[in-house]
Amino acid sequence: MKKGIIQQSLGGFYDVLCDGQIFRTRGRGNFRQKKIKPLVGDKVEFSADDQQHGYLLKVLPRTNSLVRPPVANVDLAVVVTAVVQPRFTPNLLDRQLVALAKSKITPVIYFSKTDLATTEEYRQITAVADGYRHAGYQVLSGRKPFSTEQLAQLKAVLSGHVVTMMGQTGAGKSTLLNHLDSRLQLATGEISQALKRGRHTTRKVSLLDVAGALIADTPGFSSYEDLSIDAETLPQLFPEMVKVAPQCRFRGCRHLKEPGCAVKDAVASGTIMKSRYEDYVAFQQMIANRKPKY
Ligand SMILES: Nc1nc2c(ncn2[C@@H]2O[C@H](COP(=O)(O)OP(=O)(O)O)[C@@H](O)[C@H]2O)c(=O)[nH]1
Ligand SMILES: [Mg+2]
Ligand SMILES: [Zn+2]
Repeated sequence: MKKGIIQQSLGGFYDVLCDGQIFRTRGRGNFRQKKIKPLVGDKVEFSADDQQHGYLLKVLPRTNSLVRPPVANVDLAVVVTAVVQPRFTPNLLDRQLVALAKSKITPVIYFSKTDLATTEEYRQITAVADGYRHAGYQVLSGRKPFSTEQLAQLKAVLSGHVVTMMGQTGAGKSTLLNHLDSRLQLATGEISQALKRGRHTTRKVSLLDVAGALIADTPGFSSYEDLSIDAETLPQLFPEMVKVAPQCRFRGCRHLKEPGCAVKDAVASGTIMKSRYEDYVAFQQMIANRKPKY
């Protein structure tokens, strides 16, 4: 019996990475009956006499699983956020950060296209980046994209983790991955869009073995579109609010209309970013307006 991690799933086969080697496996009959659908990222036990004809025996307990991309045990996400083209707005970034926090995935914010920003735009982004750092996030925001230093910094953060790339189409996810490992040669820009249009039938999901990490390039976002979070949980998903909440007058303070709220004080004094608080309030509103599901 061996242990490994599923790196690719295609047509009922699961390619398992174990000690730097790939073993092609499939689920045993009794395994399939248990209705466990193995996902890439799953830690598994398997048997294999050679690298072509192995059998999955067991899927080990997951820490989490995403719907799109369908990956298990993701512990890090690179949130690729363009500073221009399209112009940065905090709302989308904060939504992604909240969704990741809910799935217990650590975000790394990566500001892309910094080379296209004017001096003034870059100055603003630097202030924004510092705000997110102060809130407790890791942020990469170098003026020159793909500098040796910044790539080394990112590699050090990713190494040893199962990672998903996040961010809008065109944000620069594939371009960044190509810089992390030039052997990848992933399609970018319009080429990548053209490929996607003709490829709805492939069911291949795979993790790229890059920089000592396993990385999903599938730009999944739809599983996060509906923030299925309740009003009590939302404040827990803003780390800078978690930090000061013990100083709120009321336990379980939602930081909205309550008197003696340390979060609102921190916003007023500038220790918590105004844009973050506004997004928090907007998300609370969204939750309150959500139609109940029956
Ligand atoms: N100038 C500049 N262009 C970038 C940068 N990152 C990505 N791009 C371009 O933006 C377009 C979309 O990038 P792509 O990696 O395909 O985005 P994806 O959809 O997130 O994978 C491509 O034409 C890239 O060349 C960057 O840091 N600077
Ligand atoms: Mg891409
Ligand atoms: Zn409060």
